[in-house]
Amino acid sequence: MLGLGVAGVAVGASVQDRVSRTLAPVGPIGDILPAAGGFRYYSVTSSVKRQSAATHRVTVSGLVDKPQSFGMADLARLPQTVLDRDFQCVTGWRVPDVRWVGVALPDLLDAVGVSPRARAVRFTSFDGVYTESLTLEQARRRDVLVATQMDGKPVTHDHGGPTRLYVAPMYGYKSLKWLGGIEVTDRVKPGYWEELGYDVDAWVGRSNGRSDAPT
Ligand SMILES: Nc1nc2c(c(=O)[nH]1)N[C@H]1C(S)=C(S)[C@@H](COP(=O)(O)O)O[C@H]1N2
Ligand SMILES: [Mo]
Repeated sequence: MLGLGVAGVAVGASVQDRVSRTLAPVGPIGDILPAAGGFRYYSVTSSVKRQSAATHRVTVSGLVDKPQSFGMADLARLPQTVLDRDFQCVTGWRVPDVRWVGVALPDLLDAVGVSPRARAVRFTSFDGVYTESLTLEQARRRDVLVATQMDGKPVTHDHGGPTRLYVAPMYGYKSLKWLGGIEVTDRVKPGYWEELGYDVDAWVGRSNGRSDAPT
């Protein structure tokens, strides 16, 4: 069990500083208060350059048959999946019953064709700072989305738009914001928070020493 506080104690002040700067809300004073609906704004960087929906692209590369980059119109042409699910951060806050709309990751993977050598999928934010990964089996779940809408509106910049990942069964740090790249790989590479001690398999209620009941 390596909780947030414990991680700071165990690895020393520099990481503790980083953790409080990052998993704690960052930015203007308004961000310290929970936003409407209970979300908190989290970013490991102080600001991320905005991308417009008109020019935003998600690049799918690596162990695939047809590497491709998808704009919003391309994503809209793929089958759309709607999920009404909670969003749960590993630090304890939860937003119940959010409506997520987007392309289920298995549908996106089918569109590019996955190589038989593939074992994992790696995600990168378009500012290049934040990373995440899933095993191929996890990435083929129907409750993992490239989300384009939250609660009936396009995903806002602060929530990681134009597109963000939404990994329903896992803690919020898996749901990478400002999605820029999806790379199909031969192995899982731990993501940003996982390098700092969080579990790579971030199942809600049974990882990170937590027992929040999944809903
Ligand atoms: N690119 C990026 N994605 C990220 C993060 C981040 O700092 N940068 N924080 C993660 C964490 S810990 C949480 S809880 C959620 C928060 O999403 P929100 O800012 O929309 O509330 O985003 C996740 N995705
Ligand atoms: Mo989080």
